[in-house]
Amino acid sequence: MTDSTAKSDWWRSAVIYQIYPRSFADSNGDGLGDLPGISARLPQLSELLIDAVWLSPFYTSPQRDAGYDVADYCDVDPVFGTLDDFDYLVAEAKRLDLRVIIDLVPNHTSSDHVWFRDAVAAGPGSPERSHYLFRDGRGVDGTEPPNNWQSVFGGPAWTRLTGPDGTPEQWYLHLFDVSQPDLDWTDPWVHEQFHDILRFWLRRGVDGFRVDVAHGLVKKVGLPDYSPPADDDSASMTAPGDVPYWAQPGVHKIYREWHSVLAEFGPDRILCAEAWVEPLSKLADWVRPDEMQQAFNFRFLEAPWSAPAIRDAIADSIEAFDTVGAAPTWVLSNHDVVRHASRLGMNPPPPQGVGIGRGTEPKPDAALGLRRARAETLLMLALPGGAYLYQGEELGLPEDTELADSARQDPAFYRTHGAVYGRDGCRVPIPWEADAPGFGFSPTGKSWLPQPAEWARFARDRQEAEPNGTLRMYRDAIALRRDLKLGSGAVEWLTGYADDIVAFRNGAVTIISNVGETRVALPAGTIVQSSEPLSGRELPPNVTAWLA
Ligand code: TEU
Repeated sequence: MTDSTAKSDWWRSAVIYQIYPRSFADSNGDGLGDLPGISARLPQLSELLIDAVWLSPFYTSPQRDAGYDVADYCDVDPVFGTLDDFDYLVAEAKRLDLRVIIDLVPNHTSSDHVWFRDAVAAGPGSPERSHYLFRDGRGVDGTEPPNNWQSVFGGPAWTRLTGPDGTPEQWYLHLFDVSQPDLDWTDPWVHEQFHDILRFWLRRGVDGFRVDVAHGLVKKVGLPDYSPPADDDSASMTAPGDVPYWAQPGVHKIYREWHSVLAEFGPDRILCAEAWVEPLSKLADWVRPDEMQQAFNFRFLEAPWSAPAIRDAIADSIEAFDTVGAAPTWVLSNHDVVRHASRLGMNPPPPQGVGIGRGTEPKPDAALGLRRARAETLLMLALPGGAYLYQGEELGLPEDTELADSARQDPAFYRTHGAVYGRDGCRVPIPWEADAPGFGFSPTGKSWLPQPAEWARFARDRQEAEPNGTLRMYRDAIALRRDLKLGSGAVEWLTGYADDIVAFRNGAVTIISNVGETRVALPAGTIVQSSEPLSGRELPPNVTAWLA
């Protein structure tokens, strides 16, 4: 056991690596990644000295939203493998001192879930319908939806059922795709089902859960109409003020219950909220001592490339989480956002969820984006708290900005009739071996989203061979972070630097990021830097250095 994984509060300083199963490693050649593929690559992954992996959903699902539409919470979809494959993956992870976090999707099920099918069949007013948000329509003959809410993926958030005889029927709420009906969390039955689901996976040895849409489960009583402010982009999840479907106070009772369920299995199991909530002082409610252990910090992810914005995001996060005794988390990329190697090469980047495609102009500046991405990652890995990485970022992988419309799969692309490209560009299967079919992702070379030919240079084997490559930087920084205990340290801001420099000390290490446009003098003692080795004692723009 490493220092960090042995402790019951291991998560306070952990580096957690997100695996997106469909795009990580494909063992059977069908072009979709799977659990045996992950197990086979875990030894290589553990060389990064990460503490844990988080797996995006691998459950039984029609895959209308890449598995975030779950049809059976307690089984593995055949395209990803079997429960035995999952058990083997957990055993293999334990052998390698890696903890395993899985994704829980409690806001909605798939419309293929037997709970929803039974509810549809049982008809209006039945107990089965009370598990979901079915309502009669408004207007003459109920032809208008029950309220004006819009789906996060575009279009109305309500769909009307048609009875077996063709008669129009009740409507059901889906904040996301039409195939993702929202559960009704005022129903105690729903609570009981999820307690059982948590226990099912905890018994199989998982260390925790990343909780999908953790701010959305409870809706305001009466489901009142709501119109987002005019300047709000459609994909935004963080509209300010009282939004009747986000951050309603009732969600916290659910997480207190779950906290107790996890505690039955020991002090070291965790919940991590995916909650797009602002301000940070409100997000801190999710990580009060009797609720979740972690919450993703999207304020840091969304900060533009500006030293004051980055400093404020760091300071505000540390302060907000500290008021409830929680450790902050840091993240720069995931399967829903434009990869930071591309995002930071755009000014401004597209709003969250919008994505980049063939029609986007101008395209990201790839070299600048990667340089800044490495600089911001090195800054992030020096911060106290937990850090999340998204598969491929350690290779310097950019967003795929040239995916053909015909290849796209994100429901957001279809529901907006192509007005929003969506999230496929960050989900393309990752390259392992430059000269193998499918860059080693799949033995047949098949890939559910096509891989750009120029990705050979990002392949892991090429990166391994590059002394100043991105992979080497990640490995060195994570090793140093661990040895120097930066994850459990504290930020002490350094004064005397220009406003466009982010400079702080954490324990014995000085961290300096040049977010400006001119070189700055650097004290001696660089132990790792985000660029080629520094010449002279100057830090160029868009570079971070650690000194000790
Ligand atoms: O995401 C919900 C979410 O908060 C957004 O990032 C959302 O995906 C984006 O705004 C759409 O443009 C979670 C999952 O991470 C995402 O992959 C799922 O699609 C979504 O929930 C529904 O389960």
